[in-house]
Amino acid sequence: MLAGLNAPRKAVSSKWLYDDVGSHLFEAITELDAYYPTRTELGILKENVRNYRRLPGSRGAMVELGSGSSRKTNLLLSAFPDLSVYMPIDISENHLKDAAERVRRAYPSLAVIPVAADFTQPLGELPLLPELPVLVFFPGSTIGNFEKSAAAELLRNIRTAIPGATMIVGVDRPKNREVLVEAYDDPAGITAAFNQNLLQRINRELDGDIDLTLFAHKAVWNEEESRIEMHLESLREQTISIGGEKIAFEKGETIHTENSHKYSEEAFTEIAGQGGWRVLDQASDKEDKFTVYTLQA
Ligand code: AVJ
Repeated sequence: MLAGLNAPRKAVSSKWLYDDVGSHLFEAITELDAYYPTRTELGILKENVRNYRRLPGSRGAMVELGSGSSRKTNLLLSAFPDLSVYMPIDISENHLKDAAERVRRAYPSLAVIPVAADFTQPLGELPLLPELPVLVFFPGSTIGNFEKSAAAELLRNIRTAIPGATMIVGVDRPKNREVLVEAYDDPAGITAAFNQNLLQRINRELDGDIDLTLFAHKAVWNEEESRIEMHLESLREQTISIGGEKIAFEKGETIHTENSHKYSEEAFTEIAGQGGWRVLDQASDKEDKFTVYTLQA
């Protein structure tokens, strides 16, 4: 993280946003009126759950990347009565444990195998029953956090770790700038708190001295890259200290904290292809805000 703060354009990987506090704040974001992706994706999943039931993995193992919204997970788990294994993979260990516990209680006959891992790294050998067909569930447009080449590499890593799998992946689409900016800079300030939690983490975990009132949350639509960028903007010239190391900021200089790419059908189909997956099916809401793809390795 420090290397990114010493670079000429200050940036950190968005995975630092997702500690326990960050994961809870993100869950609060998914309930906001302004944040359309969660409810839109949930609606698409509901509309198409009959198709998902036909996938062989629905009678085998479901691997969920980023154990995000329990409402989406529950929708699929209750539609898949013959599923035998549920394996959530998440970077936030406590969040993962809570989610696994909730699923165990609600579906006592399901084998729940939580895996605390950073799925942006090669997944290695997953503790899977090899004879089961696998359905990978990758919702929330988390794939949008990655640059195109990294997204393709991530999909390739999943294909390598789980050969022959089918994947249901949610992808947010480009749309009107005002709608996008409002979704990432909500009036209640929850997204701002989510972004600023990064500074709190630096203070807590890396012995930083950052004054949170001197950094403002910013959401910017970068049309050229087709992505929303989150930044923390220094409100004045200042020097912060992290574990004794000094880092200087100009007034208006930012830390780039997250990208949320919005992919068209063409763009996403290309990425999927580069990652070794072909599009079996796709479904969108009526307003074409969001698309859920079914991919085959
Ligand atoms: C969890 C990466 C899908 O990009 O929409 C929401 C994260 N950041 N509001 C997204 C997020 C600010 C979210 N993902």
